[in-house]
Amino acid sequence: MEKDHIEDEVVLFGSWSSSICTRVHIALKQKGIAYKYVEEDLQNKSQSLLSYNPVHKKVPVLVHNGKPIPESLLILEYIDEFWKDSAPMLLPGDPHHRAKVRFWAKFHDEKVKISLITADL
Ligand SMILES: N[C@@H](CCC(=O)N[C@@H](CS)C(=O)NCC(=O)O)C(=O)O
Repeated sequence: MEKDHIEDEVVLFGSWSSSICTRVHIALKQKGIAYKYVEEDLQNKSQSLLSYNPVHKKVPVLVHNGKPIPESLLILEYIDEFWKDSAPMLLPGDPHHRAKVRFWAKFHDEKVKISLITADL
């Protein structure tokens, strides 16, 4: 479905090496949202990234019409809420199913991702 918000400016600050950023790319593509991508050098972060995410200084950050949203899971929920008329919905409609999805996404970030990063591969 074509978007009502065609004038929106959407910019994703990310890194090619980040699977967490990939989840935001997938969400934007699934919803058919046009966006600009800014690749960050995580060893030498841009002033824009530091000012958009001054607390954690991490990617991804989505900047929507100049307003920054950090934290990938919050970004996914924002995308779902703002572009609620654009299929597919990223989260299920049923509150219990939604809670389960949030539980496993948080579990992945807190346990699985950390063990993959620290694994001696
Ligand atoms: N909880 C954050 C985690 C973000 C995160 O860890 N980003 C990493 C890339 S995967 C990063 O920016 N690392 C650079 C740094 O820690 O300085 C989210 O879900 O967005």
